[in-house]
Amino acid sequence: MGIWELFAVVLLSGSLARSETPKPNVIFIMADDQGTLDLGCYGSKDLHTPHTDALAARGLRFTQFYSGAPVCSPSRACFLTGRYPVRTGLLGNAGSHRDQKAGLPASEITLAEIFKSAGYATAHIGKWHLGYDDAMRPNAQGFDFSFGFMGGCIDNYSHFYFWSGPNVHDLHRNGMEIFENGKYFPDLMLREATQFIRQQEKPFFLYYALNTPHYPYQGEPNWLEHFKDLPQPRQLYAAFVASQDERLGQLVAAVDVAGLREKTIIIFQSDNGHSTEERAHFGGGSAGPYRGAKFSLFEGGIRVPAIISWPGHLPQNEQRNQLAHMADWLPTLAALCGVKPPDVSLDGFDLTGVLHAGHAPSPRTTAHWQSDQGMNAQWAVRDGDWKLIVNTQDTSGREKQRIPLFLGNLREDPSEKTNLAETHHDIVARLRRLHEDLQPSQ
Ligand SMILES: [Ca+2]
Repeated sequence: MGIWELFAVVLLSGSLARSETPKPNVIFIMADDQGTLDLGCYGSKDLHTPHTDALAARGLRFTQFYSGAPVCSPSRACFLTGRYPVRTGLLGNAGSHRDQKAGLPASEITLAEIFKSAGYATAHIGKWHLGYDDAMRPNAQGFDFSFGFMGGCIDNYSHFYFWSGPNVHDLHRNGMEIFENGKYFPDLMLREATQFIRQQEKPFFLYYALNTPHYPYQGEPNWLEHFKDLPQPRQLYAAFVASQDERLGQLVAAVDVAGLREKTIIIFQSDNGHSTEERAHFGGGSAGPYRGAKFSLFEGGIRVPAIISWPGHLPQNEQRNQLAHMADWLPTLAALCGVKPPDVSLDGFDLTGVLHAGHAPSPRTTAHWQSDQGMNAQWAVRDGDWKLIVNTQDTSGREKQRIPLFLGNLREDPSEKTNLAETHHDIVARLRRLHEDLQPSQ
């Protein structure tokens, strides 16, 4: 073989090696305010979620997966950065119109930025709620493509901010306001995602950020009719979850039709627990035996459904009981996709060992949450089975109750009924030190 033939062989084998490097697509479906047990595969008997259950059957379902925060923005920021809210500085919700400046600092490195650097196409479709300013919008945080709304919630037909004044119309494509009056937002998301998936010629990262089943509860008429005999407001919530589930099935079908199912990691997770706010008719979702709901650091506010499916590469129809946290997705996805994590302090752990083996110990033994500021500042630390919570609210019911200090043992008391803070001062002090170690130095 001559030198040029040898050179050609080396070149060819190099390109073959590169083409064999797994670069799976990633679709991350973030549900909004979906309760801890609000899926058939999590034991719900009255909801209709066959497509999300099928996703779990083709993958893994976690029983102890925690959100980054008990409210939307810091939790979503935690997913995109792999860092706790105390580190990103986004402790409460981001702005929903231009007068509100809070958001995820542009200096933070997001999953979209690291995927983009690795040659992926990146898209955000749905809710953003990580900053209304141009410098904090999806296109400035690593997304090639963005479609959806920038604030916290919208009416799904008019696409106006649904909370309080000012009455802002909030529908955008790549930073430009667009108008699709009267069209059901979940359908618009599905349309955009299907187009995006069809068009891709290179690996993609799609952040499919649902605004459902967050209020306003706007399930489709056929599902409202179907669930009309359930109690109020569960029937409204159930109809909205069923409408969401139907489209999740259509999204997965679009991946199948494109022939990409075994090349695509699909993750489903809720950003925080179910809402008991007035706009949510004081409930609708369920945390089952767990105490608390959205805004609370009791389990019902932060323990969320989490599913990962990658047929042909990860085990199927199995459960994982190991401790896991929203911050873990960044290092885990980086490992699964062969993408370099950012060179910053991360709070997440690579869970690939746990994904492959039900008995593998979790690399995570502790977890931290910190939320809100000033008088409302609340935080919690989990270390093994112990969990310390400072200044949280019990939001389980219509009347919110403030709890200044609570120490529980989740193995013996998963419903967090018994406060052991007065009898276990040493454990309170130990967990308090873990919290203090994470505070930014002054
Ligand atoms: Ca939320």
